Amino acid sequence: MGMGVLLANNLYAGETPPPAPCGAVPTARQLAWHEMEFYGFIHFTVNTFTDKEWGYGDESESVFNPTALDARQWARTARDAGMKGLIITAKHHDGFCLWPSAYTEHSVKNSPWKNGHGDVVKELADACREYGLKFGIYLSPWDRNRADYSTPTYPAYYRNQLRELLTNYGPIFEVWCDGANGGDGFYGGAHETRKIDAANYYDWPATRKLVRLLQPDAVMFSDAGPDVRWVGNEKGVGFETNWMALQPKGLYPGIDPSIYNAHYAAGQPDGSSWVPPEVDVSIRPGWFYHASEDNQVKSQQRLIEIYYGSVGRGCSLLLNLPPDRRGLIHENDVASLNGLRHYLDCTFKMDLAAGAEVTASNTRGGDNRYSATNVISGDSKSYWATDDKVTTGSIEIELNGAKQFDQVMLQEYIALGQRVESWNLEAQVDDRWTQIASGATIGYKTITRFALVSASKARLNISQSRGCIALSRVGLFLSATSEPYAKVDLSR
Ligand code: FUL
Repeated sequence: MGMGVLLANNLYAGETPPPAPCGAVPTARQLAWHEMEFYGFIHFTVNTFTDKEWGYGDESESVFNPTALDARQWARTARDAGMKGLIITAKHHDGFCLWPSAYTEHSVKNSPWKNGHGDVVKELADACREYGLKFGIYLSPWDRNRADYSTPTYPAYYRNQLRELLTNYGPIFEVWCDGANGGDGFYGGAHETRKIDAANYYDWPATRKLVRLLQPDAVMFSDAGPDVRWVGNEKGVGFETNWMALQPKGLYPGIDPSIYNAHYAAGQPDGSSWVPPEVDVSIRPGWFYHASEDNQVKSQQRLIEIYYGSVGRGCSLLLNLPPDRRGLIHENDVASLNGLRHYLDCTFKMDLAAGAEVTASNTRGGDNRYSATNVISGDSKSYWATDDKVTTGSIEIELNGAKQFDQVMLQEYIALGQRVESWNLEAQVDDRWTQIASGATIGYKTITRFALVSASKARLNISQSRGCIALSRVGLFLSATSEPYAKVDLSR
C-alpha cells in the first residue's frame, strides 16, 4: 500500500497509473461470463420423445412424459464435469414450453408428467442452485406452434414469456437467442411456410431492454451479440486468431450466413464493441437425445480436443448434454464427461511455473504493482504491464530446476482490452534458446500445446501488441497423456 496523499484515481502520489484501456473493453457481466469458461446446454422437449431435431409445432402435449426425470442428476453431472452453469431449452422451435407459462396451453401443464403439475425450468433452476451452478435460458424466437407467428402480436408473446422466465427462476447468467428464423410449420393449423424479417420483426432493442431491466447481470447471446457472439460453427472449434471485439452490423440473431463468417466469427481488432465468441457443440451428433446415437457420444479424446479448440482459443465452451426419455443424462455421456474432467484435473492441477523466478525486459514505471511476478501469482486481478510506448517485451521464467512441459497457458488482463497480436515461447535447452511455440492473439485465455521439452528456463516474447502489454497469467503444464502421468486412465 502506498503512502501519502490519495489522488483522484485511487493512486497514491508516486504510484504509476495503470495502462489506459486499449480499444473495446468488456462490461462487468461479460467479465464474469469469461471466467466461467465451460458450461452446459440442456436440449430437452417433445423432440426427445418424437425422435426429432426440430419439432413441427403440432406435437401433442401428451408425448412429453419422462419416466424418471431428475434435474439434480443433470446438475450433478455438469458440476462433476467441471462446468460452471447450465442453459436449458425452455422453449425450442416447436413452441412447447417446459414451464407452465400463463400465455399458452402448449406446455408441461397439459402433459401427463407429474399430472400437469411439473415445471422442468424450476426443477433445473433449483438443482443448479444446489450444485453451485449458474442458470441460463434458451427461448427460441422462432415458434412453429403459434398461430400468430409472423404477425405483429407474436413478439409481445415472446417477451411475455421471457418476462416469466427472467422473473420467476432466480438469477439468470445467459439468455440464448438462436438464429433459426421462420420456415414451414404448424402455426396453429395453418401448415404453411412463414418468413419474417429477422433484423426487425422481433424488435430486439425492446427485448434487450427487458433483459437488462429484469436481469442486469445476464449476458445475451445471439449470432452477433450484443454480449456474446456465435463462433460460426457447431463443431466445437474457435479461430486460432481470435478478437473479442466487433464492429457490429446490427445486433440480432439470424444474420445471413454468407456474411456471417467473414464479418463476425473471428472478431475484429478495431471493433468498437466487446462481443466475445461462444463455442456451442453437442456431445452427440444431434442436439436432442436419440437412442440411435447412444454409440456416437463424443469420446473423452474428442472432448479434450474440443476443450483445447474452444477454451484453449479464448472462447467459452457451451457443451450440450441432452437428457434421454427417462429424463436423465445417459450413462455413455456421463462416462465421456468423467474422462474429460479426469484429464483436465490431471493436466492443470500443477502449474510448473508456480514458484518460479520471473523477470521482465520492462516493468511499467518500475512499479512493483506491475511486476512480472504477477503472471504466476494466481490472482487474475494482478498483471505484468509495460510502459505506455513499450509494445514488445519478454519475460523470463526461471523454473525450480529442469521441468518437463508441453503446453503454455496465457491470459491478458482483458479488463483493459485485448492487445497482443503476436507472441512466441522459447525454452533454454542445453544452454541454447529454442522456440517451442508461437501464436497471434491471446485475449481472455489461450492454451497452446507443443512437443514436450525439458528445460529449467522459459522465455515468453511479445513481438507485437496494439498497446503496452498487460498480461495476467503465464502457466506451464504437462499433458496428462505424457509419460509421468502414464497411470492416468485415458480409455474413456
Ligand atoms: C440452433 C437450433 O436450430 C438447433 O436446434 C440448436 O438448438 C442449436 C443450439 O441452435 O439454432
